[in-house]
Amino acid sequence: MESSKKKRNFLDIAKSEFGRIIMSAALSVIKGIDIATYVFSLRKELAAELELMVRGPSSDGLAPSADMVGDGIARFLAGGVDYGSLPSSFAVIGKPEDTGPVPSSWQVVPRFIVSEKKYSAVIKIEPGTNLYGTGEIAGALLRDGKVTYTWNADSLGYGDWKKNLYQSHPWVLAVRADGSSFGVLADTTYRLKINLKNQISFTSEGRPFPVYVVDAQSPREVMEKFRVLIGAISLPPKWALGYHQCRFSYYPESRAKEIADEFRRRELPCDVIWFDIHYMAGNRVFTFSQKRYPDPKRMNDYLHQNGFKSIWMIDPGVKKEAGYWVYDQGTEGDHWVKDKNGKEYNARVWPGVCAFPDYTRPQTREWWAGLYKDFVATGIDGVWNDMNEPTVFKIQNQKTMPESNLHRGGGELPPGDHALYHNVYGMLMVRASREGIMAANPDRRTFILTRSNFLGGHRYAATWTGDNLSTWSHVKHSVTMILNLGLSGQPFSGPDIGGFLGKGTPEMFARWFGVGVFFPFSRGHTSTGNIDKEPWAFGSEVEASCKTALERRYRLIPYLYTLFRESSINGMPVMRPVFFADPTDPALRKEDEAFLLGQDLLVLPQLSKRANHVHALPKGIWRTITLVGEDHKEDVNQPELKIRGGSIIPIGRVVQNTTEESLAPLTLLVCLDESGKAEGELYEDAEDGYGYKRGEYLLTKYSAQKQDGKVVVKIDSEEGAMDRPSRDCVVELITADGVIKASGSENEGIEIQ
Ligand code: NBV
Repeated sequence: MESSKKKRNFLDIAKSEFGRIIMSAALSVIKGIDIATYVFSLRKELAAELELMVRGPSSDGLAPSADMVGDGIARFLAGGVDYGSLPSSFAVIGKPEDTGPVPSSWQVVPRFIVSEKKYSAVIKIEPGTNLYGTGEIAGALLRDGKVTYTWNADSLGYGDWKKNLYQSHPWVLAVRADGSSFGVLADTTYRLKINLKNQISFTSEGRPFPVYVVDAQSPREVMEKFRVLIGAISLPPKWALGYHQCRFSYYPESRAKEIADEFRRRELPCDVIWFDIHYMAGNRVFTFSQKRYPDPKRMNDYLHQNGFKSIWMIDPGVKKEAGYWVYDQGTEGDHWVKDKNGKEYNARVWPGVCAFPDYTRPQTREWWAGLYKDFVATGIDGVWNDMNEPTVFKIQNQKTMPESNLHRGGGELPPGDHALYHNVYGMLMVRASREGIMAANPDRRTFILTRSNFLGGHRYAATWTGDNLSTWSHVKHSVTMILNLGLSGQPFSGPDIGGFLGKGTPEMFARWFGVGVFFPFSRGHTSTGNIDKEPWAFGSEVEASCKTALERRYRLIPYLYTLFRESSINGMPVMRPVFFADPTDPALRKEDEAFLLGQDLLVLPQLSKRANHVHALPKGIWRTITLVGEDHKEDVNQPELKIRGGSIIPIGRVVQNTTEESLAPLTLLVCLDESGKAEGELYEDAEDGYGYKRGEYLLTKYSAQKQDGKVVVKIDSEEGAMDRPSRDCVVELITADGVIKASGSENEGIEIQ
């Protein structure tokens, strides 16, 4: 009895992260074969014991430990595993409270399986169920039958169905045949195999993990409940919804000015110019090249005077160089990730040999955050965190640091090896970056773009889909990747429009641009040494097409901003699959090209060279609209746009950037449903800053109704303390026979005969 108690205590320690580290440290010091053999046999014993503990009563019964932790949200845990000993969650916010037992009617119950070094959770699916989510993979929207992994990896020029890219989203959204839906979150940061062949199965070699199941009437409701678990994005500044122009890299200062000037001269709307790594002095983070950008404040001032914002890159790798202040500070504060022997870990990245901040340490995050103060004081508006998988050069096949590297943790995070923290390295970095930028500019909203992230990291940063290729298949992937990222909790993303690697063709560029302006994050980018890819780079015909595309986006920004505000409250993706319009319609489940913006606007792009894709359309009234007089049949680069019957979409006028007044006049696109009614809303606030949190905003709900042969469009209700402007309003009533226009005062309402 006594000895078995002792053995159990030792097993408990062995199971904990602390225990693992002590053991591996002891092993490396002693290197005694006896100890190694002992630990090996201990692990076998432990595995056998766990096998018994977690198998559960039967595959149909409830798993050993199951609690409701919210309305329609259950948490399951392998039996016998003490949840308290698991590291705190990165995906889930706070500690979800146990709200009672899982009802016996609950359908989705994972079965846990443990064999030596492998921990699995398996969820059965019924015939007719379709699967989505799993984050960032270049392939079809449907994930049925696919195998992917969570393991953040630099993926330069990635191909179709590469099994892991830059980010990890251990989450699957399932839509049953009847349109009801559930989602499953495997809450582990370890490398995870997600196998969607005829079932949902998660397998990790790390340790047992909790499984959260969200069950609801529709995918929309699942996303709302998922938001309760993982939190929502914070409302971005409005300028971040404008068009962004980037390349690797614009330099020197005169070149960046030239780019900005060209946008204004050609009247191509744009809000942001980006600064890639070449602005740094020898790629050293938090420095500026004396030659290329001798006075970054002067650069930023110039952009601001011309209605642009600026975003500058920061990578995690810090050049190992005595005398370089960032390295010196990091060394003095003992901020670096250690190798398995406890020594500073070094590897080559852009600046040469680097050290890497251990963002698991609260002190390190605080130090890193502090570095942004002087940096953003030069007038920088946003930050781009790249290479944060973390990527290192010249490590065989891996391109990242060894899994045996050590992170020291602190606060809510236990010490652990890199296998535990690899997938959240980027997330912890952007968390620290965000804290620093917020502290430096407390009255402004932050915008950070990150390449690597983990589920839940949408709370800190937007993202893009990394180093894609200028190929037609990547044009297609950009839609499905953004859709599945949205279904995986990240609503703010976009691809490199035009392609990072490769030239592409003028036709491809124009087509990509035409759809790219409808992505939540809309940025053109390309690699160093590649051809120019600004909207004018392919000649006047392509430029004219890009101009139409940009003007369409800028007219839609009031609607997009309203959608972002919705997402910041209820977690709904901004860009949604078409099946969201009718989850009961099986024909919509694998529509890969068309998508919805919010619930009222359908975007129907042609993404292949041939341009003859017939989209699966939701039933009901959907009417084609034009925004700037475009004709999608004449210019196939412009996706056809359709408005939903029953909706009112608020739009502005064409502006060159978001600092210009766009709602003069406000335009309401109105499309009545079968019963002659429509409704919609517009969100407005100061467009930056946090006044909206104190009620300084205006949410206007509009209604339209057909009565006695006329249609009356009016304000139905309003919310928020911001003063209502008195402004002109144009109503465009979209009917089967064409568009009927009327105008008047927004406050008085408008009648259409
Ligand atoms: O900083 C340079 C690039 C950047 O342009 C790109 O967007 C990132 O994905 N960065 C990767 C590092 C080098 C890539 C070859």
